[in-house]
Amino acid sequence: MKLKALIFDVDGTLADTEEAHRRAFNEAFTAHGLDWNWSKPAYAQLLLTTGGKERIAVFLLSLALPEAQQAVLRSRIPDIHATKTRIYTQLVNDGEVVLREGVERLLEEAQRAGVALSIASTTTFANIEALLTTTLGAGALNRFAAIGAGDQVQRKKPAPDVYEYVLKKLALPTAACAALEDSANGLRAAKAAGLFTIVTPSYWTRAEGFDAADLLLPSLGSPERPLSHPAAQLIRSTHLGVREINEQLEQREDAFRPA
Ligand code: XBP
Ligand code: MG
Repeated sequence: MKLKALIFDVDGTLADTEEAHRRAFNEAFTAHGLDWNWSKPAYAQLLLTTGGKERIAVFLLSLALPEAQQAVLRSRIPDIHATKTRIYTQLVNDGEVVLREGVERLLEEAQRAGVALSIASTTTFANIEALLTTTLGAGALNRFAAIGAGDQVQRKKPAPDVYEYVLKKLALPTAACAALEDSANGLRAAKAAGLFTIVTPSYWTRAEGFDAADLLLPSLGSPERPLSHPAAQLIRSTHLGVREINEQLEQREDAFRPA
């Protein structure tokens, strides 16, 4: 079935954002008088928990504080996370985060080909708005037919909820859509929603498992900076575009067609 929509994950897929998130978490902790500081190795572990508020809660549990102290700190998580989001969006607006290789090209190519654009992310909507408008310009949000973010769904990735929410809004056959992800949690969510899933691991997720990925590439590549990676032979091209995704979808359909 021909490609009709792309569903992009945000953090790690559209842009390598997690270092900016890590900085924002640490600055928010300081602003709230907490002596917590997430090192890069600690954050890499904490990233296995999706959602910033959930991530703080998991970290808090690891401190094994007396229950009364934990309860007070737990009640402060929404405020701490709101401060973190304010700091993060400022970092993004200051240009601290850029789109990954090939992302802007694929977005433009898809729109020219009449392929709908959408987003399925665990991050907060304000973060998505800041990233898209800073990197793609003021009207960027309008280019997306559907945006699923953060607390809009009951269960965050690896649950499929945010992908199912976006698929419902798109009102397109799942087989005509492709998901783009960077993490094992995101891959699990997209596959649980029945989607063809392309994975381009980020710095933070490169050691995770991606056996279930339909296509695993180091990045989307570009004609200027071609993919020099065995997987490039899979797509018979030096970068991933709409043509290459269509070929993959057709190959997958052929593979499942009864003999
Ligand atoms: C990655 C996440 C988010 C971000 C932090 O989302 O798990 O929690 O790390 O953003 P994605 P928040 O699904 O886009 O990879 O603090 O707003 O949650
Ligand atoms: Mg991600």
